Amino acid sequence: MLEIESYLESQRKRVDKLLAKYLPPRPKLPSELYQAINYSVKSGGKRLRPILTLATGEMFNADRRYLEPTACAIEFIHTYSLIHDDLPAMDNDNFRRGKPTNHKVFGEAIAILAGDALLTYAFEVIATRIKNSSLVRQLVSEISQAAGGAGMVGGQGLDIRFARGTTKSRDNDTFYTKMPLMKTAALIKTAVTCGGIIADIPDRLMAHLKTYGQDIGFAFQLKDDILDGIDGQKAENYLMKSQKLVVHAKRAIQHLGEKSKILQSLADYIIIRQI
Ligand code: GRG
Repeated sequence: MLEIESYLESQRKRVDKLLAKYLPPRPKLPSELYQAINYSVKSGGKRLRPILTLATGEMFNADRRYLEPTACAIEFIHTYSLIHDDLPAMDNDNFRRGKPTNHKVFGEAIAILAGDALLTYAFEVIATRIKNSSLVRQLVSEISQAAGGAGMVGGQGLDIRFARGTTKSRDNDTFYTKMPLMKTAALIKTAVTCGGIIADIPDRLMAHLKTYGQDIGFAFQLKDDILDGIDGQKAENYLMKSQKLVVHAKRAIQHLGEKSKILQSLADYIIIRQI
């Protein structure tokens, strides 16, 4: 097994344990809502975003008591986005991660509520588990902007606009750059940024990390489209673009030397991954 694959496997197990620890407390929730949340949070997935938060923070010796709930909060937001994206009003998917989608098992109404609860709960975890109010403010500000209308949700809005319009009505720059940067890269970038925020790194270094996070986030979406089956010249173009982004991402952090080894390998993984 490649070194990065065994690293990812061990980190995935670690994140799975943390997610179980930080899940909303069962007795407080209506049972069907709890089950729907539990079903999607525990249905696997690569756990890339929380792994990035942990890896970035640990690179700068950030406090794990803050890193771990934040990493989970970001995965809760990612999980909510997948539940809502699969709904009939959006992508109308029957399967996710090889299992029936949340609404197929629990019905649309509960799936919508499970997503809503996960999004809200993510911020509750940060506000209640992190005993440093300045840090809570910074994290809430960072994550809410990345996940909201000017970030992931806005990117989904653009995607829907394009899906409803004609190909001719597409403004290329918005479709090929702005939309993936908002829909996908924003949350991946924030996963990296939050690691830096918790480690309280200087602004200049943060700027480099943000470049890294945005570039790998964009490359991740391009690779996702390639894995989804685009072909021909378009696939070639996406491949070249994603490779360039990864080179650029790695260059942004190369001055950190040996310390940046894991983030360098994670950048490579973004485009070599097969799932
Ligand atoms: C519906 C609010 C809302 C947002 C939707 C994230 C998203 C925006 C939609 C999901 C569909 C999709 C293909 C989005 C692009 C981002 C992406 C590739 C998500 C899948 O992320 P992975 O591959 O999923 O990390 P796993 O299953 O590994 O966690």
